[in-house]
Amino acid sequence: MALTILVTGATAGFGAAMARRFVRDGHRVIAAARRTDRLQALQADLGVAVLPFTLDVTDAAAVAALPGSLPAAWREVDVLVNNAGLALGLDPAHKASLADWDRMVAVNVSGLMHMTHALLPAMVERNRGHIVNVSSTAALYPYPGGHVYGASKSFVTQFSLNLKADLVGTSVRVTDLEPGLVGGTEFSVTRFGGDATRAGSVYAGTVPLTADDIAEAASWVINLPPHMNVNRLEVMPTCQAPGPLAIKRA
Ligand code: 8X3
Repeated sequence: MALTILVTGATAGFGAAMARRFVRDGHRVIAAARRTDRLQALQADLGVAVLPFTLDVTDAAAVAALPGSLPAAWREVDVLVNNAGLALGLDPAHKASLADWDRMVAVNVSGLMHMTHALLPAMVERNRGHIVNVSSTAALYPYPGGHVYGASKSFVTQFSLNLKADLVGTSVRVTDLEPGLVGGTEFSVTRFGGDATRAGSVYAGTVPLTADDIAEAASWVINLPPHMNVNRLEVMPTCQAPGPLAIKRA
C-alpha cells in the first residue's frame, strides 16, 4: 500500500536516503527541511512523489501550522519520520559550549516533540499511523564528549517507548531507530564545525554503516504487517561494539 511519509531533515544524510528509498518503494514523501533550494533539488530528482515543505522543526508555531498548510491530498500522514537532529562538539562537558547544548536540545528534543505533537492526534483519530524516531546508539552507550548529544538521544528513545505506552490499544505504531557509526553524511562535519579532515578521521580504517543502510532499516520497519511493531532497532556496523566500562589507572 502506498503510504504518505513525512520525513524531517530530508535534504541530507539519513533523511535524503530515506526519501529516495521510500519513493523507490512506491510511497509518497513530504520532504521537510530548512533548505528550500535543496528540497527543490530533491524534488527535481525524485519527481511528483515528493512534496517539498520548508520547515524548521525548532519553530513551534510553524510546526503546529503544518498539518493545516499541507495540500488537501497530502494531509493524511501515515508515517512521521523524526529524523532531523545533530551533534555539536566532542569536547568534554566542562569545556563544551552552552550554545551547542541549547541547539542540540532545540532540534533533537524540542523539534521532535513539536512534530509529534502536531501529527499524532490525527493518527490516533484515524487509528492508523507510525512514528519512527531516529535516535542513536549514543542514547544507551555513553562516550567521552557525548554529554548532551547522548542525553538528547536518550530522551528520544525513552519518549518513543512512552509514546508506545500511550498508544497501546490503537493501531498507531512507534519505532525507535538507533544507528551506531554511520559514515558518508554531514553528521561529523557538522559536529566538528565544518572540519572535514577531523570528521573523516572518525571513520578511518572502518567500514561504517551508510545512510542507505539506515533507509533500509526504516523501510523494513514501516513495511511490516500492521500487527508488527518494532519498538527499538539498534544497528551497528560489524566493526563496532559496545565497549567495556572505563577504568582510569594511576
Ligand atoms: C551517531 C552515533 O556514535 O556518533 O548518533 O554518537 S555516535
